[in-house]
Amino acid sequence: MVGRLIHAAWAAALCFAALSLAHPARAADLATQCKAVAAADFSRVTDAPTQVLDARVLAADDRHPALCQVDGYVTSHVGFRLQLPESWNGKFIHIGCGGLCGTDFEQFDRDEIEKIKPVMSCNRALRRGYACIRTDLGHKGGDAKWAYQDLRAQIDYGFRATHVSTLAGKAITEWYYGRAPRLSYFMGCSGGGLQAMSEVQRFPWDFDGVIAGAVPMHGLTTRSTLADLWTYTVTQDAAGQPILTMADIELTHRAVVERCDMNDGVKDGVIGDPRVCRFDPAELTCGKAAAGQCLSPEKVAVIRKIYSGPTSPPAVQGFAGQVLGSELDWPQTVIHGVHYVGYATEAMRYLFLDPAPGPAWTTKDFDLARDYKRLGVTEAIHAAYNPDIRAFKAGGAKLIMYVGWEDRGRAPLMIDYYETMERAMGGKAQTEDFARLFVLPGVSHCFGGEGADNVDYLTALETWVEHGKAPDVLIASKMKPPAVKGDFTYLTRDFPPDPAQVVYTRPVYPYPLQAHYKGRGNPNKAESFRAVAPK
Ligand SMILES: [Ca+2]
Repeated sequence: MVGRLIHAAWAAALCFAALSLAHPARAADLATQCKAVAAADFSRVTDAPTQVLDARVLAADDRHPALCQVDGYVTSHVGFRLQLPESWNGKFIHIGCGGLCGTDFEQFDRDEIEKIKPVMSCNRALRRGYACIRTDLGHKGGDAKWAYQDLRAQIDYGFRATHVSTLAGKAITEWYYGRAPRLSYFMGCSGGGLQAMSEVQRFPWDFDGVIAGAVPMHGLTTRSTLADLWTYTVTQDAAGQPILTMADIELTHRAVVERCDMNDGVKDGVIGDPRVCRFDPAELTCGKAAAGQCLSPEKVAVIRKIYSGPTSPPAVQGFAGQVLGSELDWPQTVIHGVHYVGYATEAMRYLFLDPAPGPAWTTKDFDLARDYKRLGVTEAIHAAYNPDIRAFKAGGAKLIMYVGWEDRGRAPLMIDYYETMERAMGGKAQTEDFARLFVLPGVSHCFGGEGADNVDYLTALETWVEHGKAPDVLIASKMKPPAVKGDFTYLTRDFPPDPAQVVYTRPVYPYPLQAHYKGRGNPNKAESFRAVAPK
């Protein structure tokens, strides 16, 4: 700790020495102005009485420019961190959180966390000159005990914290630079995608443009949690041990990819459209398939259940099965269930039911056929499934949604929302002029997976909002595997990515269009693909 402080101080001194040579007045301004924020009164921000707790200068480093970092809260418990770069582009961005949030910003902003959760980092936006804010959604820690019999905390988490921290962030930004942001954006994935859609539906005037990735449309702790708990319970044996092994899952995945890899016209280990893929795990039953490369009938039955999703209750919207090709995303629920179910258990005990059952609840108490009818209160707070977003459109704002096909069952639910919204908005033409969905083949939850996951969503949104050019295509880059497994820092670097690190590029077209290899040209280059309508 001491060593790091000394290092930081030394780096800061060096940096200020360099700055003071180039811009002696600016360096002094940054420090003075930043200090002044801490003493300023933000208690009268409309609907968001705000207290600044700390404001400090961070010297430029290889991740972010020189900036003033403001920590504070909006009444009564909504924590935020706002970072104000020395050289401002005049714009404001809110970067979404993830999971149950409760971000400890000090911990998060260390390298290790940014590697794992790159979509929750401000650094890429800061390097573009944005003033960037994040909120903890009203509580500390990634558990759910903060929600126990506390409706205020649940409402903050569900939708209020994102809104009021945005109000506070805009007010402080205006005070700091002497003018209001000329444009405001939101960008988030997973829980951050839920924040994004909640803003679009509940506070459509907050942002000029929104990027919503991998959205759990019914709320992070509602139907998706029930569906995952169901998957967990049907994939464990009577002794509570996983029925499937990693080898079983990998075997199934290889067979699925082998079957359907070519439905995008190119053999690249990625399925273009899993919906037209036909595969029955019974084909891998021992006796039919080679010894050592086969599954017992019990395992085949379990895998069928994972693909089908809960069939009882029948036809309850929001309980999609897992998509063909998503197998490598299963282990967190199916094999490492203890960790994952810890999260779901926490939500069931403290957040999901009203009144919450508390610490006595265990997975043995779970009954999907009964519990799916008990979601009303929490979904009123957490869901972001309202397809009527006319107010958002009327304000001139733009929306980019994205999801990966390998993100277990999320893509079908986002597609369902997009198509429902399209009908509510009056049709395709009335929708695609302000909202578009991109479904990425082979991509896992927000990023990762076997497909191309590195996409410059923010430039696409800027181009749409600021220059009126809608994203007819996004270019996704498949990056070389990181030297250390699980290091996703390539997703926080600037665009375009270093060509030496790119394995191949692919176009991603607005849903429902898909990329298909032209049959000639370098299959590693996006220009060798064209848009086709789904079969
Ligand atoms: Ca393929």
